Amino acid sequence: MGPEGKILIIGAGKSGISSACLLLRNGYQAEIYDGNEKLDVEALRGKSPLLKDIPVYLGKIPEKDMDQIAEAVISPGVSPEIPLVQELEGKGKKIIGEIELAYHFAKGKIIGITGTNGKTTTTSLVGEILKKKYKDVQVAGNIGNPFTDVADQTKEDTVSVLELSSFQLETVDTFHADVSAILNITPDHLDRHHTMENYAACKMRVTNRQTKQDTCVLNGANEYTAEFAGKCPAHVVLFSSEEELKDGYFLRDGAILHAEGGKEEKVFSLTDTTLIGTCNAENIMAAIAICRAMDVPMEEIADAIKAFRAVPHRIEYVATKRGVRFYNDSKGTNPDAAIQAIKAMDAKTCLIAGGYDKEIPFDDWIKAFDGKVKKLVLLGQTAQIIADTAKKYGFTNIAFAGSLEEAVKVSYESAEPGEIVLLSPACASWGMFPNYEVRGDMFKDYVRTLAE
Ligand code: UMA
Repeated sequence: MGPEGKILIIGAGKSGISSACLLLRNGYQAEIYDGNEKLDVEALRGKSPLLKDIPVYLGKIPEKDMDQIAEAVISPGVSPEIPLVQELEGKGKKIIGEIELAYHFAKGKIIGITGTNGKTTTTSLVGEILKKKYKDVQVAGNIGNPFTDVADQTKEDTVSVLELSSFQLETVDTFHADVSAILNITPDHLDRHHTMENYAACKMRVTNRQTKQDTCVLNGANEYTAEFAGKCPAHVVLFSSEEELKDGYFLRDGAILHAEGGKEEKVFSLTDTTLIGTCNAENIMAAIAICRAMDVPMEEIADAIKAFRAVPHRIEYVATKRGVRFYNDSKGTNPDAAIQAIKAMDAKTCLIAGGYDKEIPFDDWIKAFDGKVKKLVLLGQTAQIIADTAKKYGFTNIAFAGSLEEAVKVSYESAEPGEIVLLSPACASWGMFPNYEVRGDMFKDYVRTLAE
């Protein structure tokens, strides 16, 4: 990458804006493309003084301008398969992703955390733990603030803790994490990656350029990550919530233990954390393994875990109205995440679900209802597909809602005191909402305005 040519940023979302600003403040020439022809260009240019004169293309790029492009940076939500990217590649232009761009500017240590579920909790927790030992810790990536926002401010003593999605990892090249983790791999984003094998391969790219000098933390209880342990280029540390490992982290009698060289050591009692459920025990084991690889003493790790509270939108308690408890799990954007939320409920539940179609089967999720879900209130693109799958398994107490507000009202009317209303959609929010945060915040607002 050189400052001489024009760099085209594809996608004018958070990553695109941050990538453009990073390039411009470092003396590069940047321009932005977005497929949405209705995008408000003035609003976009108003997001930073750096962007005030940036060329913006919407929908199409004139042929003469295409030839001026030296390379392109694609945002995570942009598939490398779209015609524009294919055309640029055909013209021999280099295409990199937003994480790869940030990495060019990054100094210090890098921790890359991926997995289908648990990424945000583990990344936040690791960030909190590392702050006990390191002065400059930057938490960034899929978690919501792009790595390109902070990369050029990092120094040799910075630790960047990155939540990385399969979309972001698909386009890494020289990116090299000192410590990586793959928490689990279950079906998600199959509309983009087409097969589980492709999706898993993207996740495994978090170990890109790692060697045995680096560490990779893997889930020994997940079929994809357990199998990868034998092929991983880094030194592997395993954790498992299902099996007592001879080497690695595991659960026994409500505690986390570590075994190595024939010795076992109890490292953390799960009664010392407010994070509930097996999924969180796995996140904690991964966080401990990552932070020990970063030389943080176990006592400091334990103190930080004790002080840590659940991240918003993940099995988040909202309010109790007329004896009905409301939980917001808007971050349950795939069936496996939504299964964890149902498991964590301790009473009959009216479940609000449905959203963007990622072409993932809903069978395992419906099977996990297990008598606990009493009513399903569906909305969004997948509503009918979910209803059809539910009926296949004999679940028929289903209502359709035209909006999230209506779904909240219908669920509230159906729930008895002592029961639960849970928003855990098993689908992405796209199409109806800009992101899962907006969906979760709207849910919380609707709940708060319900009459007692
Ligand atoms: N766009 C195009 N062409 C396309 C697709 C999109 O022009 O083919 C444009 C859209 O019109 C829009 C822009 O691209 O203007 C959106 O870019 P984006 O989808 O990459 O979204 P960002 O705002 O840059 O947010 C991204 C991540 N979004 C996705 O991966 C979809 C955010 O993760 C992340 O927090 C942010 O970068 C900062 O790193 C969100 C997410 O849903 C939370 N991630 C998925 C998940 O967790 O399951 C992967």
